[in-house]
Amino acid sequence: MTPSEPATKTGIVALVGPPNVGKSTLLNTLLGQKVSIVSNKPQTTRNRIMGIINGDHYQMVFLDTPGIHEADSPLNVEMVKIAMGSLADVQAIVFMIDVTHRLPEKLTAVQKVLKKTDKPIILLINKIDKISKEALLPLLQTYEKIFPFTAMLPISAKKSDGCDLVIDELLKILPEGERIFPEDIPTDVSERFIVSEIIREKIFNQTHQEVPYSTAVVIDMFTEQPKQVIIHATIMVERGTQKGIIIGKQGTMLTRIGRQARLDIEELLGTKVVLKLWVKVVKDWSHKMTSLRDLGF
Ligand SMILES: Nc1nc2c(ncn2[C@@H]2O[C@H](COP(=O)(O)OP(=O)(O)OP(=O)(O)O)[C@@H](O)[C@H]2O)c(=O)[nH]1
Ligand SMILES: [Mg+2]
Repeated sequence: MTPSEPATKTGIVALVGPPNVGKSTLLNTLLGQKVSIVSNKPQTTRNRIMGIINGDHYQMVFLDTPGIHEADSPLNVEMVKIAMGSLADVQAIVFMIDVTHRLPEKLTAVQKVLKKTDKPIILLINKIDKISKEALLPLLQTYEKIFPFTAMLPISAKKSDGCDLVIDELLKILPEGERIFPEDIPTDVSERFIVSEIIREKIFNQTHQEVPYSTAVVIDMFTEQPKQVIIHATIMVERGTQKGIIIGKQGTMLTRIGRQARLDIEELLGTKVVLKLWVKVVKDWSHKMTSLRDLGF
């Protein structure tokens, strides 16, 4: 490095906030590729998902996390634990809300938690494409009063509006240091894991009420052949009625989920994919710690 070149800034950044505000969307936008699934339903993300963003003079390791909420089931308790646990070893916290969170009182649980940390916190107000500029100002004024954020940025993760400023703000905070990961690695999660998540995303997008929340996906086979990848996966549900819904009339729903997932998986892997899906009832798996441990929670 010559003396005139700026030093590399490196750090780990936790991306936290209530469910459904657009955390995973932001991670994908910043990365320029999809590593974390997105749906219009809360509690989509169940794990900590790393996205490593490299610039000429920085490497930021973002941790996408499950939405923090008042958890009411063993699975949700584990998800919130994962989100809270991610705050420990980071250099900065990006706390996201969206423009529909007008009442800060609703966020007291999350506020309490954030007050426990002494790390710098940047507040992102996402989905600004949904409101007028005039409506944004009172929102900023409200949030300014509730917590001493290091910076407050209105953004649209979906439209990639303001996302560069997130990087600029983090560059002011993060310390100088060597890159932690090689520059060609976008995430720490395996292709197998992303494949199971893509299938889960299609279930979240296609089904309603308790069905997506009673579903988990396990990859049984992932075999790479010269011109294609063969994938077998089992969709776990909790009841026979849910199995019926996922399969649909004459198998139409399962076919749709499979086709949508296969197209995304082919894009991810850059090759033809043969995807076979099975649906299995595992009674109350999301309420049993043994089942959750089997799934890696
Ligand atoms: N209009 C608008 N919608 C957005 C924006 N960002 C995300 N969304 C939508 O908001 C919904 C939730 O997005 P996610 O990225 O899954 O949200 P999340 O915070 O990761 O949610 P959990 O994983 O459940 O905690 C999806 O329907 C997104 O398409 C945005 O900037 N504008
Ligand atoms: Mg998410």
